[in-house]
Amino acid sequence: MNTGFSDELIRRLRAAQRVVVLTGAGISAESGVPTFRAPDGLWSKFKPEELANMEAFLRNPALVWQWYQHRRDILETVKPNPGHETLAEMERHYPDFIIYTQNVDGLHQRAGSRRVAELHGNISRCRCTTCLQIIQEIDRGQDGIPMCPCGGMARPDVVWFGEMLPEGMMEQGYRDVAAADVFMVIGTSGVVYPAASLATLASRSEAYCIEINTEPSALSDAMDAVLIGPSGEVLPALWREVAPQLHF
Ligand code: BJW
Ligand code: ZN
Repeated sequence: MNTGFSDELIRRLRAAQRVVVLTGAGISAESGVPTFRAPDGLWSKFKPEELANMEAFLRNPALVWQWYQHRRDILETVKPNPGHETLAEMERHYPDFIIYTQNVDGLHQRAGSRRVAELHGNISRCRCTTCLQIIQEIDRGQDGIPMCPCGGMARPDVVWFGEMLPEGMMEQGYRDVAAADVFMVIGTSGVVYPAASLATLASRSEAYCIEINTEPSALSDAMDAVLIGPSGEVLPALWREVAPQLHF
């Protein structure tokens, strides 16, 4: 099958030992998880400033929890798609392979990926706004807001605007990117920092940079190869061409 992938792209993927992947909401779109910035996306009705920051939460915790509970409900009905599954398969072939994901949906892990750094946390976990601990057992308090046993209000354990990413994770990401042979950025608009800086750093490094997206993103101009199409189709097609020639 001639899929139109360039010789250089296939050669780089076959020769690579160290691969770093940055994913965003687009990789989960074919599983049925809405993205953020699409016209019918998660932010088509509410602006991020109304939902994804601490001030919004303190102003109206019930509204914010309603939104997160809605998204948690969606996640119970979906499963990983061939894009997630191909990345899990790739991890089994490369000596050094890691996914930095902006997604909070846990779908990479459910597909079998083992080295996954969750830059923006995980929606299935709760954290206490008072004692800051991860909460295992939650009580539904007033207005359905989960409460910590300490009496504090629980929040989703995700990273909102203006908040720091998990300690040390970006620094490790920068080190991994600096050592990578191939960098792939998949299904992200590339407008949220510092996550997107992994891609800008990669574009200035030795790594061959590949993007997969249904449309050009803020990062496309800096990439060596831009593959336009749904990641659940492009990734398996790409891997079918690369994999038979790998010798580890
Ligand atoms: C497909 C597809 C298919 C569709 N196949 N593709 C430097 C410059 C400017 C601003 C800043 C900066 N540094 C920091 C900032 C501020 C801010 C920021 O980035 N703002 C910009 C938006 C202007 N960043 C922060 O605040 C970060 N923290 C921070 O910097 O801390 C330091 C600090 C602390 C205190 C004071 C000052 C600094 C934190 C950012 C946290 C982002 N959190 C969210 C919410 C997480 C929780 C939740 O899920 O509710 O993370 S925002 C939201 O955007 C979410 C996502 O992970 C993130 C990225 O979105 P993503 O994944 O790219 O989704 P979309 O919808 O945008 O794109 C989907 C893409 O998929 C599209 O391109 C489609 O085409 C494509 N697609 N179907 C392939 N089938
Ligand atoms: Zn607590």
